[in-house]
Formats: sequence, structure tokens, C-alpha cells
Amino acid sequence: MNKTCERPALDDIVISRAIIESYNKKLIDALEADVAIVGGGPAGMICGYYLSKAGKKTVLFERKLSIGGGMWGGGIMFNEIVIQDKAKEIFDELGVTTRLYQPNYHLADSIESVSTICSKAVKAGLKIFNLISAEDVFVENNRISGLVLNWTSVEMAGLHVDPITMRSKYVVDATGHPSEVVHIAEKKSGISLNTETGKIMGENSMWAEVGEKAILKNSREVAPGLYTCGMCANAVYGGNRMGPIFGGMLLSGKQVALELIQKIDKGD
Ligand code: 48H
Repeated sequence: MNKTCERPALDDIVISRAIIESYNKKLIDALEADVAIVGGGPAGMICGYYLSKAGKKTVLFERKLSIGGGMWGGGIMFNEIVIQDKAKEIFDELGVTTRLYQPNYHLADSIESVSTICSKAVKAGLKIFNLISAEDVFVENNRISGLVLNWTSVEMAGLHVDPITMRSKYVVDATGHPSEVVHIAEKKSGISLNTETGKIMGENSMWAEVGEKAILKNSREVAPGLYTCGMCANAVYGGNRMGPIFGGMLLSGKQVALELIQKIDKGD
């Protein structure tokens, strides 16, 4: 309190307390969830949108300050993206404006796309934690059963600070090309992956037609409790990259969400 003992209309301490109390509550609540998604790119956010819309408790951890992953930059920083007919249905549902370029090629503004996906996902109930990185997986009885988390700033500064753990029924790796969670699981969990080799196969060169088809086949449970989603799926199962067509990312996110909704409803 200041010396005159008058409480200001806007007290700096009240502002600080409001933020700390509210964030703490949100973080504690996120320690147990139905689904934990790593990565706030288009695939992870769409996955989170459909899960949350279906009433599943879903939390998403994003390393960076901003969500959106590789979508903001379209192709070579031209902030336009292309999606195909099947994925347009998702944008129509979310209310993202699309423009027909030629049959089966629809354009969308990448800024409108990211901001709308994010807004719809959050309003559906998805809890997004930015500035937090998944640095390990939590393994119980040969099953991936959650994540080990730390502040991105700790990771960046190389500080020796121990992380915290959260538990979820399922973990979704939506970290894009690096497929970080699956890499960690392969290296440290002792669980063999559900790939041809039992290991990460690595992504193949650009071929949109083939890569976009493969991504749906490759979006699946790669180890007990752990799903691949978005670009991570092709990076893990040896699929092609596809450049700045984003339909596969949206469709992969939706497909993984629908499969998880069924499994959770069945109590699997
Ligand atoms: C927390 C993490 C961690 C971690 C990474 O790269 P993304 O946009 O991924 P997708 O799969 O939604 O979309 C892929 C697309 O952007 C793309 O790259 C395409 C289509 N490429 C084709 C081509 O030919 O190049 O988003 C992944 C997000 C990012 O925001 C990362 O910061 C985040 O995951 N992330 N968050 N903990 N350990 N690792």
C-alpha cells in the first residue's frame, strides 16, 4: 500500500496477483488430461480443436511465444497457403475464407488461417500453453502416459533446472519435421515403434501428391499411447514432404482427433 493509504483504481499488485493466481490454476488443472498435444502448428491445433469440441480435456504445449508453426509463412514467406477440396470442408466449418484457384486448389490467407484456427480451438476449450517445451516423455508400464515439461527459456539458457510431469491418456506428437516426441520415445522409452523398422524412418523428398496421401496413413499410434500427427507422421514413417499445401496437416489433425475421441469414449 502507498504511504497515503489510498488504494489506486488500478493497483499494480492486484494485476500481478490476478495473473499469477489464474495461470497457476490453469497449469495445475493441465497436469491431468485426456490428451496432451505437443506443437501448436496447424496439425496440433486442428487436433486440439476437434478433441475439445467433443468435450475431451485437451492441453497443448508450444515451445515458441507464438502458435501457428510453419503456417504463417505460407510458401517462401508469401503468406498464402493452398488446400485441396477435402480439407476445405474443415476451413468452411471454422469460417476461414478460401478462394478457388482451379479445381481442387483453394487459396487461403495464412494469417487468417492461423488466427481463426487458434481462436476456434481456444473457444472450443483447448488449453494452450505457449513457451513450454516437452523435453521428455512420461512412461508407465511400457506406455507413453504423459509429458515431461520445462520452460522454453530454461532450455534456451541451458540452465540446469529440473522439469515437471503431466499425465494424459494419449500424447500426440505434432512437432512437425523434427518429430521430437517420437525421437525421445525411440531413444529413451525402450519401446519399439510401430514402423516397418521399429525405428524412425525419416522423411523423403518433396512430392505433394504422394506425401499428402501418405500423411493420413501415417497419422497413427506409433507406440502405446503416442500418436503421430501432421508433418511428424511422414517424418516418422518415411513419407514424402509436400511443401506449402496444408490440407494434409488439417486432415491429419482431424483424423487423429476422431480416432482418439472413439478410443476415449470406449475407455481404451
Ligand atoms: C513444444 C514444440 C516442440 C517441443 C516442436 O512445424 P509445424 O507447423 O507442424 P505441423 O505438422 O502442424 O505442420 C507442418 C507444416 O508447418 C510444414 O512444415 C509443412 C507442411 N512442411 C512441408 C515441407 O515440405 O516442408 O508446427 C510444429 C510446432 C512448432 O510451433 C514448434 O515450435 C513446436 O511444434 N514444437 N513445442 N515442445 N519439444 N518441438
